[in-house]
Amino acid sequence: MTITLHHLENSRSQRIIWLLEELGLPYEIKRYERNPKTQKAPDSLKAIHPLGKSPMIEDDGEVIIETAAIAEYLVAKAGGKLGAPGDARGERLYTQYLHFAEGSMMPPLYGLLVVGRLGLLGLPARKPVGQMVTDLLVWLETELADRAYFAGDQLTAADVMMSFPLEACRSRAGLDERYPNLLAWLKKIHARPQYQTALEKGGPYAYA
Ligand SMILES: N[C@@H](CCC(=O)N[C@@H](CS)C(=O)NCC(=O)O)C(=O)O
Repeated sequence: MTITLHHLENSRSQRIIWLLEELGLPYEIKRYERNPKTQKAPDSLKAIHPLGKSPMIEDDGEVIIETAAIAEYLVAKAGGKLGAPGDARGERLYTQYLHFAEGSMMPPLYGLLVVGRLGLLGLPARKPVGQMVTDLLVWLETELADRAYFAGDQLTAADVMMSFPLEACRSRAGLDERYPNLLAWLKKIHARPQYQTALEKGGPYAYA
């Protein structure tokens, strides 16, 4: 059966389009636009799931939320393609980064966004929250010193998960030439035809 992806423009949901392209699973996209003033998702997403967040997918009559959970579901459906590498270390790194993206990267990035919107009021928090992001980038840079991808020498769904936070860091949180390994990784994933097809299908996306 065809998977339906409920995709909010310009969002972390872009990763799931890329993953679906990599996995070669049949899918259709229902696109949603953000409110231009508040940047919030439209209420129509709440008709699919009460939280009204994207991404969500529908498959076989079931609604699945939360990007990493969706990624694991899709990898399993594709017979393990882009799943954990065969070795124990790769398996551990795969699980770690699958969760690190939303669990450790997104909270300070979201914090920076909120602090920025607060203007002068947010000023005292800008430096400490910015430092939280910098600490993550400095460590991630060392992680990619001896391997091409986050879980080893091959692309996995863990890289797909890490794409959005690192793209957000590149566009607004200090990921620059001081982090050559991270920039090389971004360049590599952006060059993939499946990534480019996903961009065409997803509509507006300000981070690639
Ligand atoms: N941890 C969740 C976060 C979901 C989430 O917050 N999605 C954002 C897209 S970037 C959203 O729907 N925002 C619109 C809104 O909150 O109205 C996941 O990874 O699926």
